[in-house]
Amino acid sequence: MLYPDDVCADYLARGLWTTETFAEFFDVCSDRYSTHTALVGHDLAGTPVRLSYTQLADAATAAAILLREKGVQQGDYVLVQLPNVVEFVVVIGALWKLGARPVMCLPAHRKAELSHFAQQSKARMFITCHTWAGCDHAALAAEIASQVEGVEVLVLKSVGDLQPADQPTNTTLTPANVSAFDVAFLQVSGGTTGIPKLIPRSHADYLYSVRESAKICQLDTQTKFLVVLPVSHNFTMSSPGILGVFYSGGTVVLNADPSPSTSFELIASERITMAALVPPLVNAWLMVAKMRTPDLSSLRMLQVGGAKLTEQLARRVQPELGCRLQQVFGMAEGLVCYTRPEDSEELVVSTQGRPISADDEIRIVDDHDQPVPLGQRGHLLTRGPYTIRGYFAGAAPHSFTEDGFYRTGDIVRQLDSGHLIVEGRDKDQINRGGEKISAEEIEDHLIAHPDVFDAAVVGVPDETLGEKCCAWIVVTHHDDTASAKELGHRLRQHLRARGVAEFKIPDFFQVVTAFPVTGVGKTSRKQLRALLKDHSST
Ligand code: OOB
Repeated sequence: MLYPDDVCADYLARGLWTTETFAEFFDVCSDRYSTHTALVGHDLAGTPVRLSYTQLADAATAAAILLREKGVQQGDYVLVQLPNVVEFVVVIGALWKLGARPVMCLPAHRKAELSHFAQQSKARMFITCHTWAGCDHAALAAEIASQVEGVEVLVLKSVGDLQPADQPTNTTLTPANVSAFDVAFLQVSGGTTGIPKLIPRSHADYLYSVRESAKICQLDTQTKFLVVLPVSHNFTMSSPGILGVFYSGGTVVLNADPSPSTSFELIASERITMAALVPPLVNAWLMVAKMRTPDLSSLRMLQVGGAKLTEQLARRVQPELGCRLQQVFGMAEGLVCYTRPEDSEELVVSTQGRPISADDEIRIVDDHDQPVPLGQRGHLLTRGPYTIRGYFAGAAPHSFTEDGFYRTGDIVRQLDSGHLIVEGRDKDQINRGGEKISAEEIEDHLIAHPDVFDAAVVGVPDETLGEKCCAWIVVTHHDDTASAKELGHRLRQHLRARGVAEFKIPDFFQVVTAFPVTGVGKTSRKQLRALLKDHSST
């Protein structure tokens, strides 16, 4: 059980949670919205696809039958690594129907992350594609399967591959009988420790956040949601994301190419009403919109989250793109905050929103876990109807207080209205334009190189991405002839060879003879960040 029994009973009794599960999710949507268009996009072969709610539910059922034939059973964990293509939605729907649990990998993950996810979850299968954006995913999956026992690989070429050979079109399949309180799927954490953590989300908690998010964002059957960020990310899945749109009977439009011009074409041709971006993409949209004056007249709401949006950029959204801005501050572990459509302009541009629910408990504390007065900055702890009480397999227990609050690692301030302003971070994580990098994870990989005696990875302010990543290195043998540039080149190669996702490879390397230390003798990242201002980067 992911939440204590009394907590489950309370949320259920108060009607926050229901016994609905994702096993019947697409069938329920199909019953409600039948011929309405659910999903628009391309399949892996590049063929345009448009599916009604009934067609989507049928495709998921057919895929479920195929996956069952291939040995997937209720309770199995299945790694899914697919870009923004229709197969992703069909596969997720199929796995849920069987009562299996998708592990939501990002397309950017490589051997290091994927083998860890496969091992941790004891995955039964790895569903992926052939080559995508220059990466041979099939080869990657084969390598994982050769290293981790029991993993079958399914490589998809097109949506037709999810259709069993001789299945009559009207085949039905009863959704698996699963508990709403049990694990529906695993999200992956950006991470602050040496290894990325898996996040177990239950049917009841996730569906609660989906329903409430859909209400807050005023979704209905007329909503047309453009997916630009990776579809498997928590933001795109549920805030309110594709699941919120399906729940409300709207249309999801998948864009597999994140360039602003492709998005602008789709906004005009599909009459998109809502999209979700990270701050660097807002910047790119503003730049391209200025040059091309695209038709964005249908766009009503632009959601921005994943990293701090500067007030300066926030103020430009409405006048230059002609739509409302919504700031979204969330985390795969649970808590999601939104600015509301009815909020004043000031709140929308200067805060990161307020929690979904009155049942989200917010505790802002000092370094000794003591509450700070309202309005003062402190560490954000949270507990509530959709925030996890622990990581998969009990990893990183120190991320939770004894009474079940999650330590978000974010430094925030709360206004009287309940809105939060994210002021910084107390976690050793770099937020590179919404992509999260665990300092410790990269340091561990770097220290494994024979030339590296010690490593410290820190964020460096960057105008476009918010932050970039810098690795400070103490070398094993000081060799005056080798420049930091050469070492940086070697270490980048080393990280790639170890299968680290490209976005985690440091942008800069700095070589020093020793690290500055804090009073207790720990490496002082604060001083390293300050030192960067005096160094020229390589
Ligand atoms: C979202 O989820 P994750 O798990 O990739 O990252 C969570 C972390 C937060 O703890 C915070 O440090 C940062 O990302 N963050 C923001 C932010 N939104 C997320 N920092 C400042 N301002 C924001 N608006 O990133 C995520 C999950 C669901 C919805 C939206 C974002």
